[in-house]
Amino acid sequence: MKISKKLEKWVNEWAALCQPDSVHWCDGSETENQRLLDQMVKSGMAVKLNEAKRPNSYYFQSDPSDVARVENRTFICSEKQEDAGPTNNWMAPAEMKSVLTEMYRGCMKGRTLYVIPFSMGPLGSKIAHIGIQITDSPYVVVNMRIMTRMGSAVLDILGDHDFVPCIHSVGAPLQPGQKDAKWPCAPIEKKYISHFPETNETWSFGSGYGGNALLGKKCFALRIATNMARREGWMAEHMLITGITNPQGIKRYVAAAFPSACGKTNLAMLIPSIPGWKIETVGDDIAWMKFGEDGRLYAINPEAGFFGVAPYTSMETNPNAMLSCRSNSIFTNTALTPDGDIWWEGIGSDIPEGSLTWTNEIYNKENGKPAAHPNARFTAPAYQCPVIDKDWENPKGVPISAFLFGGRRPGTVPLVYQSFDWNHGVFLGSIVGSEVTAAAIGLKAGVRRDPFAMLPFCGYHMGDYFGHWVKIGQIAPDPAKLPKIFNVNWFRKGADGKFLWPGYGDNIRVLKWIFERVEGTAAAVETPIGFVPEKHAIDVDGLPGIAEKMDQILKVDKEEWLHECELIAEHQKIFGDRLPAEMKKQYDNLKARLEKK
Ligand code: SAT
Ligand code: MN
Repeated sequence: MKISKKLEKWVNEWAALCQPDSVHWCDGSETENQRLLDQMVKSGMAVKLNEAKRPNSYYFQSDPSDVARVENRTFICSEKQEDAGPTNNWMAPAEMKSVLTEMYRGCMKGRTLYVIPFSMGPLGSKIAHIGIQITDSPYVVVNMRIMTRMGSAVLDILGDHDFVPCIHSVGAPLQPGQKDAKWPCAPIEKKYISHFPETNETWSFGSGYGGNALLGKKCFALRIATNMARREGWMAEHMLITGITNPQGIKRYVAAAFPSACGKTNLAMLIPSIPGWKIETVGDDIAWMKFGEDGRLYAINPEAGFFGVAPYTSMETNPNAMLSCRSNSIFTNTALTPDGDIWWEGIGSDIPEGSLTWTNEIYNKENGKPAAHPNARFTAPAYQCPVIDKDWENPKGVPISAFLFGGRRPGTVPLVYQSFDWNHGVFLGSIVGSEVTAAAIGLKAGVRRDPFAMLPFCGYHMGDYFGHWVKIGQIAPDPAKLPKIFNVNWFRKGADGKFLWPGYGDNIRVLKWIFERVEGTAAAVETPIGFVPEKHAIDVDGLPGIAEKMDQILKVDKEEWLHECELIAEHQKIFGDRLPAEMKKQYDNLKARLEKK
């Protein structure tokens, strides 16, 4: 393993502060992985699943308080508060560092400090970046091994170049002789997920879960990377990447951003319902993009695995996700069946008698508690996805022809529409949102805006981020080669409260229209909000009852959109004088088009 002096010094300084019992440099090997897993099984943290049913796979139950990202404990510590913007929590970097330094002091007592060298993106790609995570969680190590390219090969490439430093501790030191918890972590008020955008650092404390602890994912690949991308003129986006091939064998790639619970992973691996069309997956969560020499925008998936929501994933809804986690996977907070396999709500079969819930109790249908936590996850290697794209590890990335935005909108928003141009497309991204009902705890009923699906992930002022998108349009080497921008809405409902569009595999019909718009062959009508498919331009062959509903599915209602404008105006106010003039202009133009007789 090639360890530079700089890296060694940095690790030694952190070890001196955190005071672990030992330091282990992860080489990423199978032997190392197996040793960590065996050790976690032995300590009671992990359960090895039935080898015949789920080969080389492991099961974990988190602490009940440590089940998801903690947005109210997530901080962007820019030098100036106004640079974090109105949608992020902020603390001054010096203050955060002094608070956390005291928390890190001795925090790894009784534990091992693991050093994880990892690459976000294919090793050696010009779009990829290297990070080093320090952690005291073996669970994090085995997950990072699936989610990133991890181990000695990364250090060989790094040499003595700069890396993105990621510090993590579960924040639960052990006294001599103290028995470890099954899932060590700190109480909520001691959890800190902090980012220092000016110095590219992430310091995370107190949580062992998902995006709080696997720092390559949201912390580095989005919150830090958005800052790097802004400085360096590229894009770090919360987008899936997928390849669409038509029956003639022509292939185009699209990248798509949706707020949570809109079926992003399902779309990334969709099985088309119309013959001759093919979907292949490059990524299901994050896209890093740079202009290539030919002037097109190229995307890589910085990750190497899927950290997917398990509940309601099934052989019906997403067979490719199910097949991706059929082996060599990690399951967290699902239920555990008596024969040593996993189960979750919506998996497509009844829960076997005697299964254990994610809180380790025998499942009891009567008490109304779900067996799997709603945010239960599978961690699965991307290469196991049956429809993984042949270029998913191409260091050059794949050329993007279209961007899709969308949310859950029961009203107002048609199935699909295309922006008039780049800046109008940026406007569509800036107003993405899902409608929430009063039942969703803690949220006001109405449209919850989640611009570009980046609300919790943009590492600087969201208004400036809109401006960065505008700037990408300006610095594009050839504006004609910029991706075309679309908004989709699978979730429009009819008067009966039922979804008008079947969704899932039939979403290929919408992708087909988008594909053909990119090729310049599909028909559209110009409306005040953008180009909407001409009624017969969406292929509904073999879809009973849909042709009659097409008017409703594609409808652009002036009154509804004038009301939408009021909501957009309110939303735009949040960004104050950092709202780019181009976005205000897009709003004015939309309103003027709607008001025109
Ligand atoms: O916990 S993660 O951030 O990895 C997943 C999510 O909440 O989006
Ligand atoms: Mn995500």
